Amino acid sequence: MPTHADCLFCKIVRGEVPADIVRQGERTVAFRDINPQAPTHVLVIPREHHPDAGAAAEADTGLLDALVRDARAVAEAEGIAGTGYRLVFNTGSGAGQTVFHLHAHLLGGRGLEWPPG
Ligand code: D5M
Repeated sequence: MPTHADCLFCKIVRGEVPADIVRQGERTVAFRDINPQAPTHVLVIPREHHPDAGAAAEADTGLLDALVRDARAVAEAEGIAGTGYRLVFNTGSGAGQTVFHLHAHLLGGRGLEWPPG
């Protein structure tokens, strides 16, 4: 399983950096974003290291399925699956990606505008 010694989110997966973990999945870990942008703002990440969603899709067919399925499970547990939620993959620094370990932002619990900023 690819893992990177210096990657912040790999360290969270390994338990070396503390996080407010809300779900441990077989292939994913979900934890609250340190800088929440909505009442529910959870990051759902694969246990294995991939820099972004496109790279993960190339390397491991099925991983994104697990990520989206586990994000839905978190949304259900948070009570926002019925009203609606947003999954965001910032991809590349120009799109605001700052941590280069694939993560889905799960946002909900308030009205979400479109287009996003
Ligand atoms: O999103 C990266 C997100 O990761 C950003 O919203 C902050 C969050 N973050 C950074 N460090 C931590 C820790 N230690 N715990 C929880 N959340 C964290 P991006 O799409 O790359 O901009």
